[in-house]
Amino acid sequence: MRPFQLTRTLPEDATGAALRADVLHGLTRAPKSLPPKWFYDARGSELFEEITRLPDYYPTRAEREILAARAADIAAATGAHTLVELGSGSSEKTRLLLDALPAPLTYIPVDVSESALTGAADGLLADHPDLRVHALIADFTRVLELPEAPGPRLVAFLGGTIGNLLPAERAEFLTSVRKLMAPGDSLLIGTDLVKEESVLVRAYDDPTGVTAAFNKNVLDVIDRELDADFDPDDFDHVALWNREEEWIEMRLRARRDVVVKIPELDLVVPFAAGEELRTEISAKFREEGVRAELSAAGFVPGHWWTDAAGRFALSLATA
Ligand code: AVJ
Repeated sequence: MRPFQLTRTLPEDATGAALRADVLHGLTRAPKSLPPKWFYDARGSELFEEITRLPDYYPTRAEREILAARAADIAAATGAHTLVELGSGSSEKTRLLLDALPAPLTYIPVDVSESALTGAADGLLADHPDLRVHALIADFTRVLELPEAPGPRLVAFLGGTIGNLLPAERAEFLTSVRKLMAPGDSLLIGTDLVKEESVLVRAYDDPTGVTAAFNKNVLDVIDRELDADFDPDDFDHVALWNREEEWIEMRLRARRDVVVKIPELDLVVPFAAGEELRTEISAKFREEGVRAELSAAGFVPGHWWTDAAGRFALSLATA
C-alpha cells in the first residue's frame, strides 16, 4: 500500500451547492446569520493560522500545552493503531499525538480543504517514514464512513471547533461520530472553557485587527463564489460574550444602509444601518456540561485534562 491515499467523499460541486443554500437561507431571515465554515478558503485559513499566533488568542497554546503533557497518557489509555482527525487543518498539534502513538500507525485526516490535507501529509510523512496516511476530503459534520483501518481507533476533534456548532448540531454530530466507532475506540475532544468575559472577548477582538479581517473574509468568499458585491468596508467586526448561552458571537455590523446584490442567487439583500449578521458562535464549556453531552451521545466519558491555567480542556471518552 502506498503511504498516502486521498479520497474525496464530497462531489466536486458539493461545496458550491452547500454555500448557495447556506447564503440563501442565512441572508433571507431575521436575524441574518451564516455558518462559520465559510471562513476557511486559502486566505481565511492563513488568517486563522495568524490568529493562533496572537498573544490574546490563548486556546491553541493551551491545547498544545495539554497535548504535550498528556500525549503519552493518551497513547497508553487508547492503545490506538489508527488516529482519525476531524477538521485536521494544518495538523500542527497532531504531531504531538503521532510521536506518542506506537508505529505502525494509520492517520486519517478529514478536512474540506484538499490543499490543507496534502500539505499536512507531505510534512508528516517526511518525519514519520512508517506512517500510513489516508486523507479524506469531507465535511466533518457529514462523515458517514471511514476507510478500513486497524483498531483500536482514536478519533480526535481538536481546537475547540465543536464550540462552533449550535447545541442541537453538537448533539447530532457527537451521535453520528459515536456511530462510526466500535467498542474499544476512543474520542479525544478539545473544548475551550468558560472564563472571565474580558479574556474571552479579547481573544476574538484583537487590537491588530487580524480577527476582524478573518471575520470579513467571509464576505470576500461570497463575492468571489457567488459574484456578490459585498464591500467589507461597509461592515464592522463585532465580538461579544453571550452570557445566557455561554458562547462568543462574532458578527458583522452594517456601518450604513447597504444593499448587496448576489446575482448567482438572484437575490438582493438589504441591511439597515447597524444591522448585524452573525458569522460564528464559539461556545465555552464546563466539565459537567461536556460530560453530559458525551454521555447523551452514547460515550463513556473518562479523563478530563486542562492546561495549568485552567483555560482549555481535553476530554477522552470511550465508545
Ligand atoms: C476554529 C474553533 C478554533 O472558535 O475559537 C478564531 C475559530 N474564530 N477566532 C474558535 C476562530 C475567531 C476558532 N476555532
